[in-house]
Amino acid sequence: MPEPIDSALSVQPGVEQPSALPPAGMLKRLRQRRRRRLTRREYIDGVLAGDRAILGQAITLVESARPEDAELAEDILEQCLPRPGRLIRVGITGVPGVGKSSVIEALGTWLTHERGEKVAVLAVDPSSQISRGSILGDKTRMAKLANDPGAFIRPSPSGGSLGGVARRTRETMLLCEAAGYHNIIVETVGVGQSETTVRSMVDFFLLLMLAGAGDELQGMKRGIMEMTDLIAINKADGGNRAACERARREYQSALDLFASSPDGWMTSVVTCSAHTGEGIAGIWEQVLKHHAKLQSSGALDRLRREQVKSWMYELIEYGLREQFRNHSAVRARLPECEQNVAQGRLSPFRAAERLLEIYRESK
Ligand SMILES: Nc1nc2c(ncn2[C@@H]2O[C@H](COP(=O)(O)OP(=O)(O)OP(=O)(O)O)[C@@H](O)[C@H]2O)c(=O)[nH]1
Ligand SMILES: [Mg+2]
Repeated sequence: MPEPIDSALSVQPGVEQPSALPPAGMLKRLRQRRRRRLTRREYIDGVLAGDRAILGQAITLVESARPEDAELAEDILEQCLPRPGRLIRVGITGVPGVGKSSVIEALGTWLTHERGEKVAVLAVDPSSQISRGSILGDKTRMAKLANDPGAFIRPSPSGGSLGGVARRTRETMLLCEAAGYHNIIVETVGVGQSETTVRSMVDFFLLLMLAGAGDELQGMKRGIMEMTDLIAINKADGGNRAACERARREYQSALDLFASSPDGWMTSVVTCSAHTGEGIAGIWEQVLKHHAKLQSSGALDRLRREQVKSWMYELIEYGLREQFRNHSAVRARLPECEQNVAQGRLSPFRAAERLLEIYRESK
């Protein structure tokens, strides 16, 4: 009989709540038991105690596609929901090779070394299905951070739809926060929907760019601009510094054409170098300034509420899609419908309507 669980709706966005850490003896016992399958209580206590190995196992459980794991995973997530303290969630995007992983490495190391804070790095990588890897697969770019006891790096699971990957990223984020990683950085690739999805999970969105990679404000699509809180021109080192400074001024004047966001935040442009570390602390300064601004205006509470709401809708959509796809009558008819649509014998809307009817009728 599972213990009663708090409702997800009892989360008070922005409310700081005390956490109780288990005593050291319990931690030791938890570690000894790590090899076998953990009990629900062990998972929860381990995550809340910040045990990295148990955190990793809990994430694996949450990522599991096995139906028998789903209930336990959900139960653990419920217990990890209301997290104490200041939570900072940052998304980083930019074209491949712009230096996202390198900037995260520099930023993360600076956070753990200079500020003594813990940081978790996650990834949303919709292309992993094709590349069979993860954008963090090359942990060599984060070699220092990967060995830093204050940091926790979790690559995105390969395969699965973006919805599925993103769903797990949110849940992974929650578990990391419960384990005391109050700074979360999510790396995403500038592909399709991933930015919008990550934007809905984080408080601050950082766009990395390069100098001289196309004069026409590369990638400065209005959509991305509207969701960006800071632009950093990376690789501002060596002979590239002057070009980066020029690009910074250009982007800044382009930005001046955009209005400030509804919460009064003005997106600005800075330069940085993941290699020399110059400008890295300045990025975090902006993150903290933005956080303080949102908090004082009450916008942070609103944002947190929006985040949990969009999470709920994502889960509903995901659940419905899965149910539909796994529905036996639908599965039986789907290949034929698909083929008929592809060959023009059936219109897509009629096919969809037919399949939805089959689903509705034999539930
Ligand atoms: N000179 C210089 N090179 C950099 C800097 N940051 C990253 N690089 C180099 O740029 C290349 C790509 O860096 P990554 O950090 O892997 O870039 P990424 O955006 O994470 O790339 P993907 O994950 O493939 O999208 C590597 O060779 C880095 O060494 C920097 O600040 N200065
Ligand atoms: Mg990378």
